[in-house]
Amino acid sequence: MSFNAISVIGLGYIGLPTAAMFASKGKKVIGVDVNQHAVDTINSGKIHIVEPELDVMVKIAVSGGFLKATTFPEPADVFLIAVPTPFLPLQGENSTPEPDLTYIEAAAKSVALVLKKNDLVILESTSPVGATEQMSAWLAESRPDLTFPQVHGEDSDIRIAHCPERVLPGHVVRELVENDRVIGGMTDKCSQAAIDVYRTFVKGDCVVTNARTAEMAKLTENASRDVNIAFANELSIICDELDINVWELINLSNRHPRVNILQPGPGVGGHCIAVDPWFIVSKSPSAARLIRSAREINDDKIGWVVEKIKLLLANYLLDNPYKSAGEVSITCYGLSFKPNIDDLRESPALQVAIRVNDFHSGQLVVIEPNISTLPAALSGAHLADLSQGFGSGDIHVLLVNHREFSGLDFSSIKNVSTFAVVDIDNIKL
Ligand code: SAJ
Repeated sequence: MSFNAISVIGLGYIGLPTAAMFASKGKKVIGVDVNQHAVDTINSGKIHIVEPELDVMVKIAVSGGFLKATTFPEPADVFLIAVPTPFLPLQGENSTPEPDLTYIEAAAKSVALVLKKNDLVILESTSPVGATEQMSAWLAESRPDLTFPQVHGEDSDIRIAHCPERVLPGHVVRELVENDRVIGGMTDKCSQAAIDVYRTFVKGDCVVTNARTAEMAKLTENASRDVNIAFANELSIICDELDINVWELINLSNRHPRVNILQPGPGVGGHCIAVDPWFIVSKSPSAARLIRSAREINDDKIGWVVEKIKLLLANYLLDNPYKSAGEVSITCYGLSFKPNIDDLRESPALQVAIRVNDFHSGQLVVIEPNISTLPAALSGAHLADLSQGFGSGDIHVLLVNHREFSGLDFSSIKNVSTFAVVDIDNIKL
């Protein structure tokens, strides 16, 4: 299909780079977001999120007149929905987190107002299986004057596809272009139209499947990573019991040509890998046993790390009987959800620091080179520079392996414990 105007609904970590990418290829892009501050920021040629290279792209796109942002949808030929799919509030302590499709529903209903014959609607948001069909049903409900693929197949007025995003935060601009794309049209024509759209900038392969398989493919990618990290986290607990260095163990095992174990850490964070596997579990609760266990193992790792820190403190007090807990300082290295970013959302390291701050009566020092103020939940803790904080204090806990910590010689200080994803060639323990 040829198209002139594309509307991107949701101008967050995925929607905004995607909008800027289409604009950089000379397409007219209408970005839609309910957040007035985001809309104003983008229209002034600036960005409200942190992502390398994106600021320059948005500036050029806006000043060239290719990208504009608004809070209400306008007519276009293609609508690309990239809104969040969080969890619904948990129904009880052991209940399975269920996906919340409210944002997709709201986006579909607002797009419906301006939809016209021959338009294409693409759902990019990570979604449980069946969400694309559900979105199409919401559109059909709002626009009885148009026909949709679930009833009229290839002859429908509107085309619908699910094409999940798969880019890594921090590398979004490059990965948008280079990664292969899964194209899940509700019919072959829908898939073909979506391929034509992505070919505007995608250099990777555009691989066609149906919408349900495309939804499951995205969830599978993140669940696969979660399961692999859970294996590493479980190994780290076994190794702790057996007095074996897990980092060395994994390095050795990975020398086998068909073994590739990931790294243990304080848990799994971010908005994707810690969330998406639950979308599989909630659809197939009794079959998805490994996927559920992996989620639980990775979530439980946070509590395990906190218990280890309590043990370090207890041992420190046994070795230093003249000191009380209130006189012991604990230094945490790293707060973000993974190395070399400033993103604290869903961060296991932050959860560990908060719990330490809650139970510990002495000083908590945090060294996090990527932020300038501590979150409110860490009130009373002290944010220190690496140069001031390194080595000072009594107990040292490495939680995130930022590049700034590379080469530090922790072997020269006592009472160090690492729970970070560590490259042991870079850090001396
Ligand atoms: N982690 C470990 N051990 C490892 C690797 C990662 O504990 O060996 C932890 C990280 O510290 C972090 C979490 O896992 O807390 C997730 O980090 P990540 O780098 O694995 O992934 P994200 O969440 O930044 O991005 C993922 C990517 N998915 C896959 O690699 C399969 C990305 O391609 C997706 O587009 C993104 O999720 C998404 O939006 O779904």
